Amino acid sequence: MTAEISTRQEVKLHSVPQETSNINSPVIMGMGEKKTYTLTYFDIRGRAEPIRLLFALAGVTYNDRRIDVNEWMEMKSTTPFGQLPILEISGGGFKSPQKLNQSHSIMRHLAREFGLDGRSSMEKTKVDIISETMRESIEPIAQIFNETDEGVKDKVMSRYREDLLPRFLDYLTDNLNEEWFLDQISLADILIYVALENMTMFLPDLLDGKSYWKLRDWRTRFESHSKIAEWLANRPITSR
Ligand SMILES: N[C@@H](CCC(=O)N[C@@H](CS)C(=O)NCC(=O)O)C(=O)O
Repeated sequence: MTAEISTRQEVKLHSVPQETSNINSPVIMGMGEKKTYTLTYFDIRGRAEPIRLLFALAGVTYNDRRIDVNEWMEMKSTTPFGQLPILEISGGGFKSPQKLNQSHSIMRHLAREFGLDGRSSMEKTKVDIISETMRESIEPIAQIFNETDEGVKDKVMSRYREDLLPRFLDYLTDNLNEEWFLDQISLADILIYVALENMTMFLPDLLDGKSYWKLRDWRTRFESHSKIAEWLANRPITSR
């Protein structure tokens, strides 16, 4: 799989056909027109990266459209809520293209479509719980990132290191199954991977502790999954 970046910063991911997209419970998507997906976001991982990882894991082709600030200023008023990311879906039996906003809703939608949201009702709820926990666990990271006062930054960071972080890592360790967070790879693994990736930008030794070997093994397993490894090796290199 290769990612091609044009001068307009559009990246097209060439991948396997959509018919193989539902990896956990394969469904032929031949009923109706084939769906075309365009994901619009800035040229960073940010809120779009879990969505890109879902496409990669499902092996579904999409247009990974990365825009700059000038393009954003021009298009902002045309978007549903004046924010990115946005996922546009054409075809698939819809009368007109669907424009979805809110990154977590987009993730849940695609995870449902691709069979990556858990098999049972309880598994689906577990994905939701992990999603909310991830959101909470990375909130202080955004605060640290945006804080200009070094003193305040240090205080937030040490509170984070001493309280929330160990609770969060213990929680993940306790909730890890044999291989994945559910019985099979899912959106939960993607969300956790991205959260840890963001955290390690500030705390490179995050998982070095003796008690986190299970999480280190899981991270290696996730990064070695053929579809994920392909995306990680070919995705555009960005600072965050
Ligand atoms: N809750 C929204 C937040 C979206 C958001 O804050 N997007 C930022 C980029 S990460 C944005 O669009 N910023 C540009 C702007 O507000 O003009 C989501 O998860 O999608």
